[in-house]
Amino acid sequence: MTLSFKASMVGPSRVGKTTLLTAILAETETMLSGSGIALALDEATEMRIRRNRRDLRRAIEAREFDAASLGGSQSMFLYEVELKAAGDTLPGIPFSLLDYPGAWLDPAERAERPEAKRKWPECEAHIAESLMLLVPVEAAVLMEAVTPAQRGAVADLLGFEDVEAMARKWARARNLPEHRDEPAVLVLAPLKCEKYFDDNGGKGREAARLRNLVREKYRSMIEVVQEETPGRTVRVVYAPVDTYGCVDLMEGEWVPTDDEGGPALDFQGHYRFRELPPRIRVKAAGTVMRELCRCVVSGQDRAEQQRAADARTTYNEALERKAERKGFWGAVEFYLSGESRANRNTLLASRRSLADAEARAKRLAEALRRIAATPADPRVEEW
Ligand SMILES: Nc1nc2c(ncn2[C@@H]2O[C@H](COP(=O)(O)OP(=O)(O)OP(=O)(O)O)[C@@H](O)[C@H]2O)c(=O)[nH]1
Ligand SMILES: [Mg+2]
Repeated sequence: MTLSFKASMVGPSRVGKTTLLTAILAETETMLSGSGIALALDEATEMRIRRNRRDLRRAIEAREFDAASLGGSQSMFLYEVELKAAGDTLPGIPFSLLDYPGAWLDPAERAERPEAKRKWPECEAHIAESLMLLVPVEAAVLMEAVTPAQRGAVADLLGFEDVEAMARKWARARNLPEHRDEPAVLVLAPLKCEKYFDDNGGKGREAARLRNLVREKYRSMIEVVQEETPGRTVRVVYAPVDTYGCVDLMEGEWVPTDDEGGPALDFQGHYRFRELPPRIRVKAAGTVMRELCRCVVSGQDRAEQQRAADARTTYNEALERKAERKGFWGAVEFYLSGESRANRNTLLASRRSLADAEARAKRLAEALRRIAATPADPRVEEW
């Protein structure tokens, strides 16, 4: 597994994972604009993002919102992005964010798909190594369920069973000795929630009701995470995101289906663009990068303290500890320690370029801290 800072999503099919990732990267670019630091995408990621954006643009230009216009993901995909100073030839700070078809979360679905069977262990390994577990929530399903039958269908539609099972696995991994002192953050991100807010061009007044419903329905998942991580903290962040921001839910339709477990209900939201021509107004998606950067910065601070402590121990002890650093700590060491970057810089010929490289490393570290310190969107809460 490559040395990078990892995050994973866990949410059922069609909840909006891929759209969310595209929004996260777009907002990160906005946060970085004018800083001399850019988001560098690897080739495959760049192609994928371009495709996602093209699909989104097409959906917007159609002027009539089609909830099915974006084809679902067909396979797993790792979005590999790097925070990088302009002109820097050394590696920047790499993040890898996992996306996969939500249907794969369901063991019964996996069993029927050879691709899923083959790739799922890789997904699980990435999830187990992730600093962040991002849980997208289909807000409309929670908010529009009124009758007992509709309310009864919510748990299935939001995939509670499978989401909770993955959250448990993630939390267990956080409690393993090699991960126990790493930062960890669980982000609950309601999506398709434009209708309930009045802070992004809408007139909704139901932010509080949404918050309370998410709190109530995801309480048991949060408890599972806490039970599995005794004696360490997992930060829990509530972040309702607009990935479109320019649509309103007009009507929610509850459609009877026949599941193998008997009759059930499916939810189909009918959305309409608020304005013509529609303009995408992403909101609060920057929270994700901000939280990831927070993790890295707090890891970096800890590593600095450790280095200071190491300086007081014997050379051999310090060397041994350094050799042990893998995963998150290995990545902090490799990408952020001044010493490690300076070593690699000695390959650079002149003193002049050494000074340049140091200045770029400093800018990079500053950018990381700046993102981590960006004020949270007023919608966002720490739970
Ligand atoms: N109104 C609204 N629609 C959204 C939002 N996010 C996603 N959608 C729509 O939801 C549908 C599913 O989005 P995707 O991002 O493809 O969902 P996914 O979770 O990646 O789905 P799978 O890949 O099948 O797991 C798309 O048609 C989007 O247009 C949102 O914030 N608001
Ligand atoms: Mg997808």
